Amino acid sequence: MAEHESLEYGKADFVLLDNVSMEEFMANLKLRFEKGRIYSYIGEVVVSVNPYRAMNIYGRDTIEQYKGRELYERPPHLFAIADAAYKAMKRRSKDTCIVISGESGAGKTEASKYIMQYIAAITNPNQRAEVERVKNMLLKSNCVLEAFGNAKTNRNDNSSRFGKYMDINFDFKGDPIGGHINNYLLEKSRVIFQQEGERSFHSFYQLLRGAPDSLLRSLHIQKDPKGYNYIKVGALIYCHCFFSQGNLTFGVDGDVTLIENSKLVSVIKDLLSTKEENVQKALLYRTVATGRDIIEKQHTEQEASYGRDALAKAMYERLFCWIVGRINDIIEVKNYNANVHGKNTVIGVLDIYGFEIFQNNSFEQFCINYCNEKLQQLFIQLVLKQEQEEYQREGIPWKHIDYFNNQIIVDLVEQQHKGIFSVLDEACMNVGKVTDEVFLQGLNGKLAKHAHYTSRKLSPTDKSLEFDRDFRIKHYAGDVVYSVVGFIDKNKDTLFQDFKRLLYNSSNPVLKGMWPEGKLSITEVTKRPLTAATLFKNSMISLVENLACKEPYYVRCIKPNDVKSPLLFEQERCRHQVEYLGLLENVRVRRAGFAYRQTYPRFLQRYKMISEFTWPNHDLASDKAAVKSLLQVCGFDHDVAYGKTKVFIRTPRTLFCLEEQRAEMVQRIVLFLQKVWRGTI
Ligand code: AOV
Ligand code: MG
Repeated sequence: MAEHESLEYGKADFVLLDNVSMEEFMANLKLRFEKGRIYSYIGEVVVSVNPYRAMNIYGRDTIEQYKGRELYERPPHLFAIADAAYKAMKRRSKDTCIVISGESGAGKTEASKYIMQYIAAITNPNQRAEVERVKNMLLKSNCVLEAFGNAKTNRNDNSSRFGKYMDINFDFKGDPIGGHINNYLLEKSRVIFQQEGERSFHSFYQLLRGAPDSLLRSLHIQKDPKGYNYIKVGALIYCHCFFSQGNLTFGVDGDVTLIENSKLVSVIKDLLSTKEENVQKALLYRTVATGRDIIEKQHTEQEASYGRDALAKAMYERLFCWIVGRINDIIEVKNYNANVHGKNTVIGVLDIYGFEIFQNNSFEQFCINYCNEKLQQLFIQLVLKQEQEEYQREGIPWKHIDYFNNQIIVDLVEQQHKGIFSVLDEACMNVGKVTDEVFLQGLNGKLAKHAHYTSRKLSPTDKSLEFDRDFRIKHYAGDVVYSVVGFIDKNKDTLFQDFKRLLYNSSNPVLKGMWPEGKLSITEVTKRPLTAATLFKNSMISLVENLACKEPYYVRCIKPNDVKSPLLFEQERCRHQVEYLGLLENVRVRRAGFAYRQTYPRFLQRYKMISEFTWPNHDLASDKAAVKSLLQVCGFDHDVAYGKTKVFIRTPRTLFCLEEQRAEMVQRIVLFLQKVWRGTI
């Protein structure tokens, strides 16, 4: 039994449902949520429903209750899965990973923080200073990354706008000795634009709110609410503080493009530790090589604005990567070779941006949703594969369970030649007129018959496709209408070389270090850089490869409502998530035969008091033989399969009966002992 609680709280493990139907699943999920039981299991998968309120279940006392225990011994909790991953890593030297998924606002980032906290709390019993240092860094790096990488969106007030995978390295004692963070595609367009109701990254507001006046002055920032385009776009600013005269705009005078607020150039020069004339030039001109000649071409007003925005985005992105790099330097495993036994195992924790649908969906949402498709695909493969492999390994026949395989959508996005990313890259490479419309035509041409793709052109009567520029993808988690506007620019992600040189020539070593390619002269930079889509696709493929070679533990997060209410369990909303996360199939696969399995020694440990043959110890040839005899005596033999190392129990009822008998025996033993103590026997 997974939980020592009365059924008042529903079934702690969905595999124990009497019937696996959507109705029963939902009724159980709702009951548990309403009773404040936000965690449940499907076997070893944690299902979590965002409580939207502070829960008193993460304290030191709770941590102690989970430490070193088996999954089924305590009510479902993130701590139990963290402990299971930790035990697998420590006892069996397995690299493990904890993959947290669910849509935007479902609670992934919070879950990842509790998991990290738990791991930190249960390790380093000897208080080794170096381990403490590493632990502190691992924990504290979170708030820095959230400041620079999270923002308020219309789905989540603290939405992760980057993907994060953190490896924690452990030594042979099971103590953390280092780590490494991989970050994935920061949504840098947020620096220059936010949808209505949204904000830019927290760091901007934190700086304005929290920095001392002297610092703000040195950065040429005033708290005057004069208005800063980059951070007021979303129109929802809690703290009314803005940069002073901070908007760099361009104008034209005859043929000449001008900087309208030219005083700003000197401010920028100071901030970038470079020369005023160089700033001016980089903002208004670009150097191009035409054959042997190198000429300076003046930007149009539009190009200059584009360049400015590209610079702002690129600087923020590089700053973010620099911060991640700094954290990595600090937490990197030191003295790897000196590690006494050379044994070094890893637990990885993955917390990415969740599936999201906005009023306007662009390239960023497309990448984020593709990332979620990849992880869903991994879940399907691993959860089914693992199960299949376990039955095979144990010599038990396996029956196939049907499920929706989203590989078709993954292919739609990433396949060579025909996939959306390929079509996009092709459009970007066009020497002729490169426009978003050309890209859309390409999609329509290649994907007209695809069951998961359509567009306004292909479905003219479809009301959800409002504009000619719209196309729609049927994602595993729902239909999303994307606007092609901006896809080409965002994919090319051009930053004029002149800016790179400008920053490379900064006398500020940190800035300079962020722009190594600024060193190249104009004639050296001929190679076309990889597109944003290709880079992202490659990073996703290697992420999945990395996860697939570890022993995975899953947390599936569910968002109960769209209004952040702790009371509301929106039935339809939740049902939809249960459906697309494939949770029902998960239960079915888990029960495809066998609801419960346990190794022979552990099974005996728990149930040996039920039979006189096994209590207090058995004298049979093996634990397997002892389990067999126990189950025969109880009459459960018909409901059980005996694998090589584990016993498999088909129906949950058998498990209930065993639990009941155990409870009865334990009670009798206690009574007996009490009598002994009182001397009445
Ligand atoms: P996400 O990571 O899944 O979304 P978060 O972890 O940021 O979602 O959770 C969203 C909000 O829900 C948090 O800021 C909390 O207010 C609340 N919340 C989540 N989990 C808990 C919990 N266990 N206890 C109390 N409150 C919670 V995104 O990053 O948007 O995909 O890109
Ligand atoms: Mg998050």
